[in-house]
Amino acid sequence: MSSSEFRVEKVVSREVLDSRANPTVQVDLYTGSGFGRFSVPSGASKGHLEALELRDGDKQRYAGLGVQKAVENVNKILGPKILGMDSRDQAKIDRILINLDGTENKGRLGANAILGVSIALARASADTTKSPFYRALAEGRKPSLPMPLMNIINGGKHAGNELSFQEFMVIPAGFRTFKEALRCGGEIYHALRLRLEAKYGKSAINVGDEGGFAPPINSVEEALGQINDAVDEAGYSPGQNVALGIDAAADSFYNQASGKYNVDGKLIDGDDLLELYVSLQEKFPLKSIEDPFHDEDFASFTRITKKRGAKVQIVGDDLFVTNIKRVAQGIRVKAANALLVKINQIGTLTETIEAVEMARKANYGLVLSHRSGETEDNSIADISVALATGQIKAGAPARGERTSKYNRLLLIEEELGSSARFYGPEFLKSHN
Ligand code: 2PG
Ligand code: MG
Repeated sequence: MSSSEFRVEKVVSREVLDSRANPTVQVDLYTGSGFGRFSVPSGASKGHLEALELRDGDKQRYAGLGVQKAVENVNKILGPKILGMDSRDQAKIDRILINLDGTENKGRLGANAILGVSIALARASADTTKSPFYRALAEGRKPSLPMPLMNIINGGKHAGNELSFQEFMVIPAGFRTFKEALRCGGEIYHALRLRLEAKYGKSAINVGDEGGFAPPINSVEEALGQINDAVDEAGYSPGQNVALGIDAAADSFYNQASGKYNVDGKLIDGDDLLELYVSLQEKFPLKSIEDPFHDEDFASFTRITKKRGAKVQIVGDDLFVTNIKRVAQGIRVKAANALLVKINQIGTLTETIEAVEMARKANYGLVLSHRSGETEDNSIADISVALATGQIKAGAPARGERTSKYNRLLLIEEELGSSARFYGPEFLKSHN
């Protein structure tokens, strides 16, 4: 293959819609003989230190959420600057994009613009080699299929109900293939649907942003109880072949002025919240707790990790924002034992990989994650396989923008055949 085939020839961006009817950036990138496209996702419960998503602010269009400026930044600034470069030079090009922006949080040109180019570049480069994206990206790593953490009850900022915690997930840990794990999640989803409808009425099976049900429940314990029973009813065994996970997304129910958390309609402090997690973990096969405290409370993360970390994965999302400075701080003070990885929190593929490798070295678990605002783009499926994160969080096993990721993983597993690795019950460990 000649280097002219890898040369960046054309970069085009446009505004498309995400799963919440909000505009987002899509980038197409052409090399001499390859093509890559990426559509940037968008969060609702964002960490305050995330890279900045540039929005137009023009209230006449999409209530100010348009991304025409970001699109223009790709078309007029970022794209032209990398024309003629070798698309295999991902790290070098990402560095150029970062420097063109020149700010700490990518706020000038927009992390949405930068990430669009970064991932479209990686995809185009892979396409030029004629390898699937996951294979081209894996380099020295052994690709592996991730355990799906499926969010089947939605609360917090993702749903119009009273649940304080944002996500209630099933983790089909007792299976040896991704395909069987996904089937288990799908069957539990249906069992839960029947239960919720029978108990709370028809409106309980309306869904939230990530495709999970949004029942009129206002107790986190009750939500976990419903899922536990649904696991049983679907013919599986809670704690045996299915574990549970939560993303509390504690920032969204923390009140900075009072220093208290509003859980189930009660104001409680960090100590009480810690006790709540401990008691939930004693009642349910809870194996993963994400963002249990607000994102500046490293000390409480350290406490819960010390107390429960041997048995439960404590995941830092808003805490770490996929940023190596924050991850390094977490490792230093032993806060959390797993990293939630979101490519748009940091804004380039290279920086994402740096955060992953730093966390892996410290033996942290790794969960590659979608955002609550997604598109049909399935790049994160390939990225999770290539980086061997061992876990992925892509919402419920329902709704196209969620199933696009899971269905892509089915295809990858099929393609890898007997060389496919899926850790099943050992999913919590950091691998590779
Ligand atoms: C999270 C994510 C994804 P959002 O908090 O982990 O599930 O939500 O994209 O709204 O930040
Ligand atoms: Mg989260």
